[in-house]
Amino acid sequence: MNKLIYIFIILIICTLGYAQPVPNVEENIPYLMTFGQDADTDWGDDDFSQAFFFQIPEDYDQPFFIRVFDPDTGGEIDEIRGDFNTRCVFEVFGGEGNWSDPAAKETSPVGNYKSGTLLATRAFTANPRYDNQWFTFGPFNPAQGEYSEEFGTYIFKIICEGISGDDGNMYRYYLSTSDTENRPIEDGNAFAYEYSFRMHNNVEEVAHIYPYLEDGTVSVRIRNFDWDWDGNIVVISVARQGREIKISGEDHWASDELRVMDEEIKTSMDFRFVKANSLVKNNNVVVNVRNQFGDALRFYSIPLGGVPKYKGEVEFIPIE
Ligand SMILES: [Ca+2]
Ligand SMILES: [Ca+2]
Ligand SMILES: [Ca+2]
Repeated sequence: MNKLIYIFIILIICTLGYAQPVPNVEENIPYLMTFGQDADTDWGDDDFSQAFFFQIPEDYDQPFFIRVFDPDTGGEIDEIRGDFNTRCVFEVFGGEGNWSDPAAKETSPVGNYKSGTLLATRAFTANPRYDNQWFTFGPFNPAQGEYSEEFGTYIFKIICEGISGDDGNMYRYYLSTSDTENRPIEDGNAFAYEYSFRMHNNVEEVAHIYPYLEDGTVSVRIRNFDWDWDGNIVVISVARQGREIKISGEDHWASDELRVMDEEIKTSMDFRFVKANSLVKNNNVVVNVRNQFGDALRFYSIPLGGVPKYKGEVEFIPIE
């Protein structure tokens, strides 16, 4: 396809608020990642489990599907150690509590994090049938989700866990109206409380994730795991031109705290992952953010309020 037409289509899709690819276009993240639980954490996954939540707008009443790209662990996209021997299970939850249970809003798979009603599940090992292919969960009925009055949406949860093996599973999601193609739901969105992802290998590619700052947020503690000292992690916002935060080495967490400015409330921050070292290949990283109460912030696939742009200093023009 002509590159300009392609860019134009992407722009239209972004403008309309169609964000069903997870990761989304603006995040520029090639894959989500989850390792088998026998893997060493220095390969980049701290807890071998990743939860995402999908939001269906309340005025959408048709069946929908959650599609997974490359759900198996095998083939060129995934990360091999020895032989491929990893089994990952995907589980889709709906019903009361799938999101509102406090354990579901945590960053580690502890306690009742598999809250809600299990609607669908499937385990994958290395399987050429699903290598570089989509697997489709559903159909689901929006009313099978948990209704949130706060958001005006039905919420569903999908958890991917590496239940055995030591390899890395790379995959993506798509929230679709079709079981055979990727067709977005208008105003759908997705979020996570902890983001585990793979970086591009090209140092020109900058990855982004977008935590949302709710009313009442005074400070945020940002933690990143196994960044391998690979360049910088920079925070941009409507009030911040670019603040570098502490970065982690291999198999370690780094932690940094920022005071939130008034202008940043009810906007998203843009965390930019700027790669510097082309020798660091297949870099996997885990990130979470907590507010002053210790509650984990949500990273949205479509940043709430849009991608933040630094508004600059307000110019003061004296009156003569
Ligand atoms: Ca292996
Ligand atoms: Ca995979
Ligand atoms: Ca890493």
